[in-house]
Amino acid sequence: MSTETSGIDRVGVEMNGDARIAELYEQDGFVFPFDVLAAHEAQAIRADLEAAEAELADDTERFALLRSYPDRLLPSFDALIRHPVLLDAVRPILGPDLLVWSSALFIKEADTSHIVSWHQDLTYWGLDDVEKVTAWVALSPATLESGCMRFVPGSHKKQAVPHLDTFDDNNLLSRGQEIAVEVDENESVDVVLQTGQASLHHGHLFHASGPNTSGDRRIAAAIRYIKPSMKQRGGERLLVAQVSGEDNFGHFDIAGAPKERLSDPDFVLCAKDSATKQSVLYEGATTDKRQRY
Ligand SMILES: O=C(O)CCC(=O)C(=O)O
Repeated sequence: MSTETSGIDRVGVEMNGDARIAELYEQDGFVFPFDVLAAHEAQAIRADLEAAEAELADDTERFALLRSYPDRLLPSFDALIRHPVLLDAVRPILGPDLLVWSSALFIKEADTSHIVSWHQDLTYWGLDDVEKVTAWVALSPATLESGCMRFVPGSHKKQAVPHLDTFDDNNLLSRGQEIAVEVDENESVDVVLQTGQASLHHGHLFHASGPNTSGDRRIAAAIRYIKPSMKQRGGERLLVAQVSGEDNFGHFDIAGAPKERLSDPDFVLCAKDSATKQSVLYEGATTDKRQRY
């Protein structure tokens, strides 16, 4: 990718943009900020989402599916997961062949107490490897006030650590899971992003976020890019989007672009995939509480 695309200025050595991204990612387990969308483009996507939320306000099931599958249900989000700046940012890390495993929304309403506890992404996803990068795209400002993410640099090198499930209603994670070993919170970096910017993070990176004390919603799409070689350990066939290169493995079902905005056939596909994903994400859970999917 070109050096202009990323806005990354944290290494002072002469390198092209791709090598710089790969080096920072390897060293810290994250890279940011990337300038993905102009403010007006991000606002248009947000407006599309909020119109859809209003349309589905009386349908709890479809409303929940929209949170988990915006790219399957809204062409504007399908375009976002295929955005050239995101693909150019992720390819130096994962290579040319990319699938999207999920693009679920993390929304904190204005002036609310919801948080995300310290966790590693890959803990409950049932995947057999760590070839995954999350691109977290801010569709409203991610600030200290609105509850931006915090990353612990280098924590991805600790590999997978134990987690404790809390199923706390105030926690936006599927099982309210928390890292059960010490987290060097004082070392953490605040991931402040403007509307339209994105960060990338590793599947084993320790990360969390606090409440939204601002007067606006904090809205983000967490796009999970994976290599097609990744596989569900339980053999489940989940629905993914193919956004770059080739899939020479066939471990997932490839979904095409949404048929149209909020179409009935796409809701049916999402509902089926959601049931399968729930069986993966909540495997072994001792409660019926379902925070996501
Ligand atoms: O949106 C947040 O605050 C947390 C998101 C997160 O944990 C993730 O994208 O992996």
